[in-house]
Amino acid sequence: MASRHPFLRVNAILDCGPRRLILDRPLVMGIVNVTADSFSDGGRFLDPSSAIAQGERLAREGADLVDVGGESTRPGAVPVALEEELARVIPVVKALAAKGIAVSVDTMKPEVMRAAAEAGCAMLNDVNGFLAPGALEAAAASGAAICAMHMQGTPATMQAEPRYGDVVCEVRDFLAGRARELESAGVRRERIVLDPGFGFGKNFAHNVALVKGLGAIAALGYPVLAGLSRKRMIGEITGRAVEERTAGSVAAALVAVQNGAAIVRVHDVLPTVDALKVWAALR
Ligand code: HH2
Repeated sequence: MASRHPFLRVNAILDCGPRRLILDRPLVMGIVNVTADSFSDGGRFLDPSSAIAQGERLAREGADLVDVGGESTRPGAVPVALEEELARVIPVVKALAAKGIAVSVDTMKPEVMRAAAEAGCAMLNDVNGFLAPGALEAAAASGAAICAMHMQGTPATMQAEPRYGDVVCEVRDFLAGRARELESAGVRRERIVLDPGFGFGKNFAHNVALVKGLGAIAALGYPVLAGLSRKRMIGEITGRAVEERTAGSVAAALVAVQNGAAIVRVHDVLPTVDALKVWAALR
């Protein structure tokens, strides 16, 4: 059955180097934070063997991609040194890729991007939109899929007082510009994914406007990734603590997909996969 997703008119394949992901249904990206301080799973998977086991578990639960990050980007997070980030992330990427799992690497550092590509990652995911010097070149050379996210400010300061005129237009225009820069640097459009960056320099009203406006971003013609899982917005709506936000996060993932997201980035893979199957069958 043909999908009515807006991005499929332009691009039904996500090129991840030697591997291709077919975007004929919403994809699920599972999260493994190899960090001490991530807002929802900080410290749980800091040891490489526990991170690898968690990545395998998420893949068994139906994750199409497993996103491995070695540096928290929660508001106020402390930056991690290059050597430390490499030591956290690369062994996990190698082990998961060797098992045939499509691994995404969540990093802002071009050196980590290059090492991750060498280790066999399928996607580079940069919350900083590949703005660091050398990031565009590392993205182009990797051959992997490239997810460019919008953030206003830096993780240290971004939630202080985010401001926009029209948040959807500004985020859309920024992402269109990053896609142009990536393509000029040699990243073919079949490799590009765009992400509005929920919670990254956005207050509650901005996040709501962006969920409702996902269609305008998807209309750029690139697959859109939405990361709402367990974020503060879900807590603000439900009144739940971080570890009690699964149902709220699943609901948010469904709305994001309904509004045009092609990929959802989630902590709770199994319930999201089941919910998306039901959504696909009943819509
Ligand atoms: N959100 C987080 C981290 N990386 N990448 C993309 N593309 N989109 C997102 O929305 C996104 C992201 C924050 O979530 P998490 O990884 O769970 O927390 P932390 O940054 O504290 O490790």
